[in-house]
Amino acid sequence: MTSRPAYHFNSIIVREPSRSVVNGLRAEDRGSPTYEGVKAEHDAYLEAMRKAGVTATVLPPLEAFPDSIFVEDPALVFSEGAILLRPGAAKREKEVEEIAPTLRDMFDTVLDLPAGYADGGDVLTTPEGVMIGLSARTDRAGAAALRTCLDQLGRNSEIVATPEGVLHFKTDCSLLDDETILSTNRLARSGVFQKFRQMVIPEGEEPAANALRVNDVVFVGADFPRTIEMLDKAGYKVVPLKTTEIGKIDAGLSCMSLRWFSRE
Ligand code: CIR
Repeated sequence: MTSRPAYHFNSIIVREPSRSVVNGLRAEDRGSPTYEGVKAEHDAYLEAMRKAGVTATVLPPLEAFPDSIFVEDPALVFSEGAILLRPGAAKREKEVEEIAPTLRDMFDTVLDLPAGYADGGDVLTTPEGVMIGLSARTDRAGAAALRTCLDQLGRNSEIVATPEGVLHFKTDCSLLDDETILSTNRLARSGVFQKFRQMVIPEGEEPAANALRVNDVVFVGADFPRTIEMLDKAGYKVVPLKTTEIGKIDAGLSCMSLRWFSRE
């Protein structure tokens, strides 16, 4: 393990939204997002990430893959190397082939998940190790195979449960600093974060749990004022970002980038 904070990043990969993003997967229909709305949210996200100190590689839109803006799901990246995953939604499986060449260019070590299914949205990297949440997208075979890949990269990991009906493990939590997790009450109650200080999302603002710490900034969905106030009062440097449109297709802030610290 490295002694660098787990939220210290200097590199990210993002993908521009395609016009087809309006057809992105969703568990429940709350109306489709508009392309223009998603694009504006993505543009603001990218600008804020750059301001937080990262260099961005921006990939072109993929019309054939409406959810391909959510680059976090088909791969995992670390300073030590990348892992090409196997997304649990059939419609997203081929996004892996699309991002693979970029990762092979940028990383010396690129591993392939050998079995099962796993989405990056189910993977939380903490200083204590990598947490892999089982979900409708990440099965036991995929989680076990992922542990083997993480071993090869020198990362210890554990398999945990995601609350029933929640898309991804990280839909419900994020790392605020090396000791603190932001979590929904339903996930905190499951006891998976015993090793951490926990801050629990105010009731009714559950989607705010997918916040994102990048260097000295915590990005939080702008639609969640009570969470913003709670983090602000706790001394975090909070930057609200609009997620109203991407929220309609079950996405939050971590999904839109792959983040790592490049030693080069
Ligand atoms: C999906 O259902 O796959 C997309 N509509 C949302 C993916 C969100 N990704 C993430 O939380 N890592």
